[in-house]
Amino acid sequence: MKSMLLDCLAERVLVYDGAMGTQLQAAGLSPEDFTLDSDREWNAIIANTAARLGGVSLDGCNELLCLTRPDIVGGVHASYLEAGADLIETNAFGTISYVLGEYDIPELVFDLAFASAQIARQQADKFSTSAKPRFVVGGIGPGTRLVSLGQAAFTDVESSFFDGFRGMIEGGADALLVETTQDLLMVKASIVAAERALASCEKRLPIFVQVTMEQTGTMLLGSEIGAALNMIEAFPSVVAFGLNCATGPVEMAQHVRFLGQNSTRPIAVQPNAGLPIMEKGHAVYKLSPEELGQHHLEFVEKYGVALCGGCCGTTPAHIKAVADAVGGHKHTSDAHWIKVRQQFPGFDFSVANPELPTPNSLVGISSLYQFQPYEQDTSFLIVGEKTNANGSKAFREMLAAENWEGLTELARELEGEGSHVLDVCTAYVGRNEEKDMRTLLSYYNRHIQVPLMIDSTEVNVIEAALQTVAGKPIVNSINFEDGEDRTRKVLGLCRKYGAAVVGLTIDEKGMAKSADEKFAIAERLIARTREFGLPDHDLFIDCLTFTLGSGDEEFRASAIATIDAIAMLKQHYPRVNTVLGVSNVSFGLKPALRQVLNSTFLHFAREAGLTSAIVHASKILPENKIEADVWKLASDLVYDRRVFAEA
Ligand code: THG
Repeated sequence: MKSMLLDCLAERVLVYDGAMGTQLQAAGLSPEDFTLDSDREWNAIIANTAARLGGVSLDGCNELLCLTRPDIVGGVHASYLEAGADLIETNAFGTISYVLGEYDIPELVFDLAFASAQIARQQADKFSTSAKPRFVVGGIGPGTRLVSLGQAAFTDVESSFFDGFRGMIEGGADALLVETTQDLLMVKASIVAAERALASCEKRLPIFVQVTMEQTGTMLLGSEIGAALNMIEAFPSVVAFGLNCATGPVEMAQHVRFLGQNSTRPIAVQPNAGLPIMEKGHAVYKLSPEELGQHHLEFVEKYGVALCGGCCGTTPAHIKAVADAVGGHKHTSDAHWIKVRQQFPGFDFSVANPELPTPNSLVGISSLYQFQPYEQDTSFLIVGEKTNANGSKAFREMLAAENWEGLTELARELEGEGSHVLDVCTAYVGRNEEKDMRTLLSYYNRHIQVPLMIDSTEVNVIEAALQTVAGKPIVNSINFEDGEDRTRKVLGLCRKYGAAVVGLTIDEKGMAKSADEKFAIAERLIARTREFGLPDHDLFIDCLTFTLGSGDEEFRASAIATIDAIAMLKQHYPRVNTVLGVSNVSFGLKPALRQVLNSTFLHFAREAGLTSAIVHASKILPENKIEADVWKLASDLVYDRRVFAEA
């Protein structure tokens, strides 16, 4: 994706505009300005709405001004462009079906977005010179509903943003933005929508995302900045990520520092003009233009911020001060920009290079709340196994009883035991796996802090799950049992919704037995995930093992093959992760022996380089907690060392 906007962004600091709403209010609008005149020449959709409204004023619906008073909206854009803004944002904050629905005009999403982009385009073109081109950012706000709280369906939000972004693209926007966001699941829906809108218009424009960090230090629902960044970075099409609204630059500084240290995307910051102070029932903002300019200068110099602007309470005077302080500054070669350039060689933002190391970025997954690194100090990535209809009687019974609170409590216990991730499977004969997954994950999304592993082989179940959890989950799993078809479908979903993936060493011939066979299928999995643009660290190869509990001659060397394959992968693909369902190794044995054998097998697999495992965390014992002779016995079983009785 090449564009003039990205060329400018790659080179120098760009200045955004400031607040729109307060500028509109200052224009002294009357109720007539919010009235769709049915005598004017509209397209069929707008004419229909105008006739239906019959001259009723939709007082306060600022988006409508794009149709009724484009002169005033254009005038606000012009004032910011005069102040020195490189980018102006469309007047379309509430262009979402259920927000416009409050004014009884949900059908106008596309047309209002289209009009808002056209107005901004006209002004930007008027001010553009070859030395200082001006750009239109088609921005939509978060709306009034939280998907994670079930106030709106993922698919409804996605479809409204699709219409809105299509309007922006056709109206001439240079980039798409979702801003002031409070819920990462809503952010996910809007990114999916932006990508779909771009595909349907056959355009490639950069996507920008801005979240709102409240005074509490997290997003409204409790998401830490690391969770937000990690989820965003799973979408290569998101070209800039940052913050706007809620607080001033002082309160934002800690998050901007975090982004400077960790983000592989250019950083955008649009603070309010300080924290609001209530005066006579109105919020007023006291940060002066010069102060805002100085804060941005610090952000640019210290943290490599690329896009500087303002939110509530900022005026053209603020933006002039920002432009004077940072406009045109060349990016330094600090750690942040080195990372951005590594991630996007030549600033071709359409290709995230899967083979590139990402040394300092957030390598890991996330929930709605927190980031979870793949690499755990002094441990492995522990995936709790008990939230599984096949793996736990307690889970199965509560699922059958639809005891969602109990199922949530069970997950909380696993968290308490130290699981870093929970493997969730709702496949249960006689029940609707997709519906159960949706319901259960809507609970886990809200109430469980750690990220999730979605355990299903059904494409529809996986997609439902990906639409229900915020953050970046792991999909468990793909394999080549039925060839390429389903695997490609699932990898497409991982790309679309931003997820990591588990790949099993199974192909058309069945489950691989020897280490060489396992390694060969692993290489095929790696090739396929790279083809879909997933970075190596987001693939977890599962080298699978048969149970040693059957005593079958055929499977006695099974654990050795698994361990050897893990070692081969570690050597040849050090960035690819590995995982095992450890308890499988001891199916059919007595509980006490299972615990010892699982612990021993995990010990040797980790020595070979295993990076994560699906286990019952509290049942894993370290070597020093197992009696030496028992340890030896279990080790002999794992390594198939047998002493035959002398004849
Ligand atoms: N690889 C991957 N995913 C997997 C597996 C794997 N997912 C499922 C499974 N295997 C891992 N999970 C479990 C969960 C529970 C048990 C085994 C594996 C288990 N449960 C007890 C039993 O069946 O005896 C029941 C305990 C109870 O009822 O409380 O052993 O290999 N990628």
